[in-house]
Amino acid sequence: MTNIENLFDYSPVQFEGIHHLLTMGVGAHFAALIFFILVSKFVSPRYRVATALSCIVMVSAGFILYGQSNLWFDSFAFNGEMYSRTDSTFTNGYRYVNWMVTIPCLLTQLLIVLNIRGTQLFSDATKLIIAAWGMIITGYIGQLYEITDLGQLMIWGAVSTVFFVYMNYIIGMRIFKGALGMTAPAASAMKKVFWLMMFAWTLYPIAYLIPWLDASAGGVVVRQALFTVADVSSKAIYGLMITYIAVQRSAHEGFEPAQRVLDYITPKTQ
Ligand code: RET
Repeated sequence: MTNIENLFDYSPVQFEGIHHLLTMGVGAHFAALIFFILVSKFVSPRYRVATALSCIVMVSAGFILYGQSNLWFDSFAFNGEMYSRTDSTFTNGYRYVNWMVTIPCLLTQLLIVLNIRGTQLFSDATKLIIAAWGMIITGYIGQLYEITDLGQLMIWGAVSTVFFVYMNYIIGMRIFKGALGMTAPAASAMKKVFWLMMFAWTLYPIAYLIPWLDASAGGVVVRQALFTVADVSSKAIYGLMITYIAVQRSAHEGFEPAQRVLDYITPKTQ
């Protein structure tokens, strides 16, 4: 038992609210998956891997959230007044393990739409993925202490943040430099992607700090809400923006299906 979720009883509103949030997350990711599959034909082969990576992230996140939703449901039972613990134990730890797969995909799709290729792609992706894994592993260790030792939670959280800042620095450099070579709509979307990432990714460390900020049933509701907003923004909405940029770039480079969907070419008969 490592997470504060297991320490409290929940009112029906709190319990069901969390269950609904997690279920909404499942729906959002599977709906986005269908969308990415359908629109991938409008993305030129040069950028299509970016959209394919979104599909992988949607499946991976959709299943983990399905698991979280069921685990939540199984870990508490109604005793006539409140929802209290059963034999099953709730944990957020699966999320961290899942990020080991999804974050490298999110970072690589960014590099692909930035048109970074060859050895540069390999070297940027390696740096970013190593930093991301450092951030996740140290964060995973830290959250194991959230009930027993807040000092350890803080120390591991601080180490994790060093990796996080380094990663954001590289991301910012690549995005703002890359945007210079893009058409206006793509460049503007690219900059929005940066701010979306800064917003959504920062919600995860806030959720990590909830045991310190507000260790209560209400705090747990806030934490699960933060996770849900962060998940939908950093994976589904982010993927939509990445695919939009990919379609814009495809059209600009002469890929006809993309031009048609963006109305780049005037119809021959009218
Ligand atoms: C941790 C530990 C505390 C310090 C920091 C963290 C950052 C987590 C982040 C997670 C991003 C997850 C994403 C998942 C997508 O599937 C590990 C909570 C800084 C940034 C984008």
